Amino acid sequence: MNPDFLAWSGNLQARIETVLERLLPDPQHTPQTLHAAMRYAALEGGKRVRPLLAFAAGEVVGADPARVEIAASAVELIHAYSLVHDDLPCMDNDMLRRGKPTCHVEYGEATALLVGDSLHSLAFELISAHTLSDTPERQLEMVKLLALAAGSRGMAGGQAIDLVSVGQTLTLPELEFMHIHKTGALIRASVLLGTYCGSALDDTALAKLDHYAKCVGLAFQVVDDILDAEAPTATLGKTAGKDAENNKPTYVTLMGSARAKAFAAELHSDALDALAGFDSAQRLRELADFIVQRQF
Ligand code: GRG
Repeated sequence: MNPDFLAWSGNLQARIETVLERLLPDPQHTPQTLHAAMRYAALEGGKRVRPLLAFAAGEVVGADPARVEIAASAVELIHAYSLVHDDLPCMDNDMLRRGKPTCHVEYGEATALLVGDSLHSLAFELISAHTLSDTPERQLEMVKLLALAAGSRGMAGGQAIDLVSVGQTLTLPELEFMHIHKTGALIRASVLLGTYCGSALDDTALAKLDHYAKCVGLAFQVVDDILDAEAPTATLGKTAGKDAENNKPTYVTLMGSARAKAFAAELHSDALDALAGFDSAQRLRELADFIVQRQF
């Protein structure tokens, strides 16, 4: 990756960490254990891809970064909640996340459940309690967008399909449907929320950014499947190769590694095409590069 992108993303990752530090409840305040566990799950972790997408989309529309950081934090809190719940014994039963014990291993299952609930609620508190858009109507659209992305017609719905797909043979369209919801919905929301923080786009421009977001959302998952299949040992901070081991359908099991890589490259190229004509979309282009080239 080019050094300028690395500096930009590094600065924003640090900014998101500081903002989340400030926005998450004080662990000295009752209930201390729950607040400490929320911070454990949300701080010091991850690539922060979703916040970076929100900031990059915000640049396209000249959004105030002080607004974007709140929208980006809300998305990241939803993501953190989803990981905590996904790791629970009733779901993927993972012991490691981001190189440390999963939330339920560290704090117990009941607390981990409440951590997920509380991070989810905090996300909606943030996105409704701060002024993030030029009109109340547009801000209400943002709340609705995040709710749809997180719920049964978005991420949680994708997760429900994932749970019943274990040991099943899915068709490619079925696999795509699952991942567009499970992983893609929140990535799409990240881009759209970033744009809602700035000046309104016309429908054509918004549809182009939406198409970009859908392409990178699916590419993210295809690459995740490739990395999962290729990781020899538990080096990713989660249990590598777990999807295949759990008999879950993936792009690699359905298409083979070479075709999965070609598909990721195709989605990358479609994402870049969707940005043609946008002057300030360089960061979105670089993030599409990062999403398909990443090694973790
Ligand atoms: C429990 C409602 C509910 C949903 C869970 C996102 C999700 C749905 C589960 C995560 C399972 C998983 C490993 C999916 C593969 C793609 C993915 C979302 C990976 C994790 O996201 P990254 O790579 O993680 O952005 P970091 O740690 O960098 O934030």
